[in-house]
Parts: sequence; C-alpha cells; structure tokens
Amino acid sequence: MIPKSHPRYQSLVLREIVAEGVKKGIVHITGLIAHGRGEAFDYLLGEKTQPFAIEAVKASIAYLKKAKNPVISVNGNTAILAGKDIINLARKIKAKIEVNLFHRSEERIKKIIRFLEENGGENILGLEADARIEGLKHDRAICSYDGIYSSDTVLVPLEDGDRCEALKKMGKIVITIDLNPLSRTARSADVTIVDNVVRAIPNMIKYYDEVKNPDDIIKNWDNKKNLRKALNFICKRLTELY
Ligand code: PTJ
Repeated sequence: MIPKSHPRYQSLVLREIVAEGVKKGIVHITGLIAHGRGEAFDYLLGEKTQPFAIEAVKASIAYLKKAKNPVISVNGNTAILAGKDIINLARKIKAKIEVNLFHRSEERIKKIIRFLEENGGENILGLEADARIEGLKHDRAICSYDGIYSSDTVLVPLEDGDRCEALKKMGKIVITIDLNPLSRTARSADVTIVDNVVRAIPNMIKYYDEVKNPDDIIKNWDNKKNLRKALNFICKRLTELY
C-alpha cells in the first residue's frame, strides 16, 4: 500500500498499475521501460498538464471532428493506464478502437480486448490481422482492414517512431500523445500532445464540446511550434529549479 501522504503518490500509483498490467499479461515487459522514460519526461514537465498540451488537445479534437473514419489505436500501456477513458472518448468522437501492438501476440490482443470489454468497450478490433501498414516489415505492420488500414485519422498514444512515419506515408492524419517532445513520433505526427496519457485522454473528453471552429484551429495549427513550446518550458523550468 502506498501512503496517500507520499509526495510521489500519483506517480507511484501509476507504476503499480503498469507493473500489475505486466502480471496480467496486458503490458509487454518492455512497457515498463517505456513507462520509465515517460516518467522522466513527466517529471521535467512538473507532472501537470501545461498550456501547450491544452492547445494540442484542442487541435486533436479539431482534426477528429473533421475525420470521416477515426480510429484509436490501443497498446498495452495505454489500455492499462487509460482504457476506460479511451472507451468514453471513442463513444464521444464516434471512433473505432483497434488493439494494435508493437510486440504483437494474439494472446495479449485477446487479453487487452477482454480488459476493454470489461470496462464497457464494444466491437473492439485487433484480431482480424487482414491488412498491413505499408512500408513496415515484421508483425508490427499487421493491422485491421476495417480499423487502422482504412482510417483517415488515427490517434496513436505512445507510438513507435517507425510506425508513426509509416502511417503518415499512408496519407493519414496522425495524432499522438507522447511525454517526450523529442521522439521521432512526436516530431512526425500532425498533432503531438506532450502530456501523460492519463491526463491527455480525459482532457480530450473535457474540451471536446468547446471546439466549435475546427477549420480555423487546423488552419492555424503548427505542431513544430507547439513542440518548441514544450522544449522551451522544460529548459526554462530546469534553469529556474535552483
Ligand atoms: O503494448 P505494445 O507491444 O504495443 O508496446 C507498447 C510500448 C509502449 C512498449 C512500445 O510502443 C514502445 O516501446 O514504445 P517506445 O518506443 O518506448 O515509445 C513510448 C513513448 O511513449 C516514449 O517516448 C515515452 O516517453 C512515451 N510515454 C511513456 N509513458 C507515457 C508516455 N507518453 C505519455 N503518457 C505516458 N504514460
């Protein structure tokens, strides 16, 4: 039991959730490493949603409101940390959910689908394996034809850089959530929400109805500029801490 008074309570709770996810066979063992990298960046961001993340949330909503066939891609870490919120978001934006794994195994996909169903999810894609993300080798290219393959806009939290670039080459609008503003995924997506997935998804639900002018937001959106704001924030915070 982690005492609530512990100064790092929230962060320790998330660690426990991810570790539990490994035990349940939902999170891949390397998901622990990915989480640790995320934690380090979250520390630098003050473990709070910063204004540039809210701007990116609004841009992501603008793109999702314009999408004809949006899909949310869910991996092990995202499922365990934000599964319930993803289901609520998918319902709100009328998006399909596809379990799509970097370290693909049918057994883990089944477990994640079951976990999402236990949390209220329906018609979750992922087991079809009837299409491939073009330009990628190995099993990480496998996807669902009715899901990621035929989507026009994909939300891919905690995505691998190669796959993000491949999705872009297929002509999709790619929205990601990544605490690391320097990652290849962060730099190649159309919208990068530099924030923890546990805060970003609830914020997407919270701000959804506020976005009434998607065309204007998209016209003025500059992802690189927003990433620079995130980096500037980290640099400034580091120089001001002591
Ligand atoms: O379940 P699988 O098989 O699909 O595997 C999922 C992981 C995450 C293990 C896999 O995609 C992977 O190895 O990812 P990477 O390449 O380590 O990238 C993960 C990115 O997400 C890194 O840039 C981290 O900083 C970031 N990240 C980690 N935890 C969070 C996060 N971003 C937002 N919220 C988090 N909680």
